[in-house]
Amino acid sequence: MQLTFFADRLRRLVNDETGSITYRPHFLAEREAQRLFDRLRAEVEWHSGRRWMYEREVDVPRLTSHFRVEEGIPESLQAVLVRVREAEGVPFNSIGLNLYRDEKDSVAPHNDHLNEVAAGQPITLLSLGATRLMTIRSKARPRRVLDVELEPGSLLTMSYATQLHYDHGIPKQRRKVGPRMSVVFRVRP
Ligand SMILES: O=C(O)CCC(=O)C(=O)O
Repeated sequence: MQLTFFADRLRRLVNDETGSITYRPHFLAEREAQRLFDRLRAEVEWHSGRRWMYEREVDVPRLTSHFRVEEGIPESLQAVLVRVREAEGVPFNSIGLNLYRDEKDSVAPHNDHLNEVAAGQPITLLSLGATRLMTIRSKARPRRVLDVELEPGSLLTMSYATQLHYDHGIPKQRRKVGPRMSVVFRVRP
């Protein structure tokens, strides 16, 4: 798959002793982001999970999928993996996918489990489809809240340290929102 990349306009949202969070809009051109979204939506085996909440089993409010790079990844992700590795200078070896079907899908505020990320390595999210709000909140006071509109084709990178200091989540929305996907690059130990 031919992809066009724009590596400009990096925004530093956090850059201090709590770690670094950067946002890079238009990493993928709009048309390429849409094409990748369409291919992944059609080709990937999406799973709907269940989880326990307040003593009740409920649906995980989004669809997910996961690939270990060493076991093979879909052809549509190969070029993008190479470019994200290059852009971030990180040997990502795991790709998680989240599909938010509409405004009712979400992910609750959380930090990545640090035993599932190689020490010191960041997490990079590529957004595709509809723009969704991500809320990033510091765990400690004084509370710091960052609301980031994750646009299609953008990359958000959170350093390892930020997982100790911040929670991130994609809240449900009241207004109608189309489907959105995130492609999450990690280095698994
Ligand atoms: O969809 C996103 O941008 C966030 C995904 C996420 O937080 C996760 O997979 O742990």
